[in-house]
Amino acid sequence: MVQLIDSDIRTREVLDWRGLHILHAGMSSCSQKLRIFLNLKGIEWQGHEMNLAASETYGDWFLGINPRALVPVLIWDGAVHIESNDILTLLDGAFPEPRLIPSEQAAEIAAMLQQEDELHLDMRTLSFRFVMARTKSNKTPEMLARYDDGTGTVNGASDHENRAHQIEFYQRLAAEGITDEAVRASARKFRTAFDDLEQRLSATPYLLGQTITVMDIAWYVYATRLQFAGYPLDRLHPHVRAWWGKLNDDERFSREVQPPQAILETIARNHAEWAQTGNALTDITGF
Ligand SMILES: N[C@@H](CCC(=O)N[C@@H](CS)C(=O)NCC(=O)O)C(=O)O
Repeated sequence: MVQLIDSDIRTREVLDWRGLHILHAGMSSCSQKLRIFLNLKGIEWQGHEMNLAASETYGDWFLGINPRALVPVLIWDGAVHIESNDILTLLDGAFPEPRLIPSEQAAEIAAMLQQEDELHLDMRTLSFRFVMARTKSNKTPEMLARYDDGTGTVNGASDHENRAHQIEFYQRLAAEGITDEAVRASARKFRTAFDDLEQRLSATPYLLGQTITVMDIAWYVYATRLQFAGYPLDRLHPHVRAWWGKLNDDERFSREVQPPQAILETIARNHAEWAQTGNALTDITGF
């Protein structure tokens, strides 16, 4: 569970925030997961939207709240919690109705959430290239250096290792964009994961059985984003596509993942062009 200790929190004003505050971003998949969770629970919260395209999480104010520069963050009566999956686990304990992490499935869910978290940079790879069409880094070398200057701590420690993954991602993006090889490697991981989900969903209506759990939320978000990227979910994983469609009919899910109109138009334009030039996700992966 990642709750910052007092000396980690350099933006001191948040210590006075009462109630539940979420720092998040509209198109951030981890934020989408948390917002859907809050909708299903009916939890009241106050939002603080961060602009990721403008690298707002790399500014001093945000780094003083989360030295990892990532959303979402929960600030609850002045306590700062980072890492979306830890936040979900914490809130499921505090607001048990409806239970989305049943105790008898807690160990399996923890393992599945970790696997989902480990796919995060692969999701970013496919999302940047095929949804946002962002193949250049929006982080300057100075920004990355300041991010990694060692002043930000998590539980009193420098936390360099966690930041190193982000730095490596953005340095590689600056150096080579998002290559076809990177696309293939990331897409293959999702195909394997979806094959597992396909098996589960051929036997039960939800990923872990008869009732909805946090895993349905987490994978709904990934399945949505990948379809926007042009991943052929319907052709490769029909049970997953049917399950996704059922969840998508519930606007507590769908309203959180809908890109703004401008992005939808860009996606449509780009996909039409890529289909013509052989640069769609299916062309590159051969799926
Ligand atoms: N392990 C983290 C991952 C969070 C994460 O990667 N957030 C992304 C958005 S989905 C972010 O804040 N990116 C900021 C940026 O790259 O500029 C969690 O689960 O909370």
